[in-house]
Amino acid sequence: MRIFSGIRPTGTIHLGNYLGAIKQWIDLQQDNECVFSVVDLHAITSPYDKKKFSDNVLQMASAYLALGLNPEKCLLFVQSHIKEHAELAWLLGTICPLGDLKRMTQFKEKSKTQDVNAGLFNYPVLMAADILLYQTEIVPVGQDQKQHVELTRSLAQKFNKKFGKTFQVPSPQISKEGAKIMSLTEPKKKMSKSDKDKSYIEIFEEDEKIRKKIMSAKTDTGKKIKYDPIKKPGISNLLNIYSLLSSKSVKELEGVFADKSYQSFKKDLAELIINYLEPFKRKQKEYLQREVYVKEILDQGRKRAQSIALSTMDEVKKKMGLE
Ligand code: AQP
Repeated sequence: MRIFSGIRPTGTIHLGNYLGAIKQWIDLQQDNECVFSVVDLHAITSPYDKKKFSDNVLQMASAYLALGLNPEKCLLFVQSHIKEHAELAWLLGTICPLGDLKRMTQFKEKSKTQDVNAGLFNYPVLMAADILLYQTEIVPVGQDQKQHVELTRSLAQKFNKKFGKTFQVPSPQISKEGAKIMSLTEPKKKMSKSDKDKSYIEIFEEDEKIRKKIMSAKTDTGKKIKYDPIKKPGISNLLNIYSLLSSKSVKELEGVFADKSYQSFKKDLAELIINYLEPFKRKQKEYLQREVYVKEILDQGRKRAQSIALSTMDEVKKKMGLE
């Protein structure tokens, strides 16, 4: 299967990004043709610091490697290094109904907290181009991106109908438990890097900060450690994270912690997270010191990915009469 996914280089990767997206990528790379990108063109649709931006891109690429992406098994590259992404986005934009873009939940949410620019509005079309350029079959993402993948499917179908079969129609792959990791401070909202610092755990965060954030994570006034996302969203989110990072089911954990306090459960969880992330932190430090090597991997990935992109663009332009 051909797989495509990406994350914006915004300087932070949180537990939600890891459990919702990257953890699936690591498994998928074993038996599939995987294409993973640092999607910098998406990142610039929100305010960013141009002085730090190229460092953020390299940090994200190093993070991909540290978390287990293997450049011998998958292609890694930076989105803006392949201009066909922007080119295809323009062409797809000409068949994308305005109403579909206006309905996008993420756009509506983001518009509440930042100035709206045309790039932010067109984000889902660029994401469709990212996916369709590689004739992708599966897109492993968190729940929040499902609507964008649905739009991608509908654009692929529309294009194929109008101009003749050109694109593979992709499907989202959403991990059952990791699909939506919730905020630590407002557990009815998804964990999000544009939220306040205390609401998420960064993958490369200092141990002491992780302890503090978990210990102060919002729970409820009850005492029972029980999975009930409606009545006990805080404790349910923590149980879910515990389960995903250990090999224990939520049911098993309810049994293990049946007589324990919230505080003792949180202490255990903080140590579990710290131990789980420790090897990633070590590797990330190593990759950050090997900038030339990381850039070389990205360049090799770019060359191979671009040959697929060029072949798709050739066909798209012919089908659209742009020869
Ligand atoms: N809370 C989450 N639970 C599960 N998966 C999540 N993802 C994001 N948050 C969660 C998944 O991570 C991938 C990368 O997404 P992105 O960096 O492009 O940003 P995003 O989807 O907009 O979410 P962020 O990282 O939290 O940023 P903001 O601040 O914009 O909300 C995607 O596969 C996403 O589904």
